Amino acid sequence: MKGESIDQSYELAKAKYALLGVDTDVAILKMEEIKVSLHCWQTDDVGGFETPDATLSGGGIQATGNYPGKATNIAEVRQDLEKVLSLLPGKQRINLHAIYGDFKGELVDRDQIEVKHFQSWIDWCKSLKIGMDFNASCFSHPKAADGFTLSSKNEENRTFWVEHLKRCRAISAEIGKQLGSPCIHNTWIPDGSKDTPIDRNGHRLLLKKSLDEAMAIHYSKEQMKDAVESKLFGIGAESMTVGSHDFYLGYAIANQILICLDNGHFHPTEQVGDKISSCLQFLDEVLLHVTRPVRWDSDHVVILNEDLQLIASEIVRNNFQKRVNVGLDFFDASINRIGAYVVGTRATQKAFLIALLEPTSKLVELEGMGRNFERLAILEELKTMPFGAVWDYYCLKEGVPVGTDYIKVIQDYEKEVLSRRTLINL
Ligand code: RNT
Ligand code: ZN
Repeated sequence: MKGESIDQSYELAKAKYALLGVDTDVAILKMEEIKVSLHCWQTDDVGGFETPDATLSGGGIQATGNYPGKATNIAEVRQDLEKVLSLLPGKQRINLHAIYGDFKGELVDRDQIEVKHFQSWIDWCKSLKIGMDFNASCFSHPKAADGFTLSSKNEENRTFWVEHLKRCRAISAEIGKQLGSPCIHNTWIPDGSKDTPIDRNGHRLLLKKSLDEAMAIHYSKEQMKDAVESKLFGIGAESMTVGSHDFYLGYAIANQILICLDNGHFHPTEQVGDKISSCLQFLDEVLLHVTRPVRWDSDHVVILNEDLQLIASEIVRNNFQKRVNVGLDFFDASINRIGAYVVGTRATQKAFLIALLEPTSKLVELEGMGRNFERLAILEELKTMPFGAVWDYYCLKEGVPVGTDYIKVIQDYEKEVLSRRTLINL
């Protein structure tokens, strides 16, 4: 698209939004506050690099599809992430799972990982001037094969995972220290039961004990912040999830750590957007895993839908930008993975820009006066306002492809990099 026509469309859009009392320039400026944490695992279907042929297993997380071109080593993951970063407006962070360590061909078990295995990632983030988040990987491992990790009744397994978590937290603190930006460490475990269990309480007692043990060391909030991620169910864990929302919200509040809300982890009619202002009455911060569940926690590529919009709008309406950490969590292996990444991240960013283009104070005022027809009418009219012109202008200003222009860039990358990668790796 031509820069000139983007400018013209923007001026028209600006005038239209101004009639509603919205300043589009201010909205664009405020996009700076929205930093999205890019989940490294979209590049390789949550495989990681502990062993050359590592595949995802455990707890009902599943990447489906076998589209060619997936990253098969750290250099390729970084190459892909750099490509993704070059196609996104605004600021991002990188979110790494422990299984993506730089193990240099050595077999390092999860209770043995150290900062040195992540130093090259820290250096890479430093060179890109971006922050980094981190995750313990409590799945795809023989000691998680029976479906239990931190809540395992097998003491050897339980202490193994406690040690893993301890080490991940220490690594996170070092990441935050070196990068000068707090690293959010998220704990998600697959623990649950396929069929009706008897001893739900026993496993929850153990999970609490394990978390207490693993989180006994306190790190400064400047270095790292803990988050715990709840879940409703997983495939193979339909009847009970140990780390349920009740469990983790209680744990987060009791210990003043972050709750991680993944919008694939609730009943389908529940909305994470509605949970944010509840959690933030009792917690300083929350972490989001933005995803798109289709019938189950399927982790489809995020698109601009009502669920996502409510999440972004609730954050912006309440000025929660500093208290809500936005992470992504989807992995689609059935289409070009870089394309999936860019579409999903841009959709998330679009939702925030739309939220910033809302005349919120006017709507609050109408609501306060009981003028709910007027509130409804404005909300409906907002849906057909020229948001696209503002988004395009924002992308132009940020020096990234406008509109559909990124499709060609990704096609070229597929031709030149991804397709060759598959041939070499066959
Ligand atoms: C699984 C959780 C978890 C994982 C990642 C890989 O249901 O959503 O966040 O997807 O940690
Ligand atoms: Zn998640």
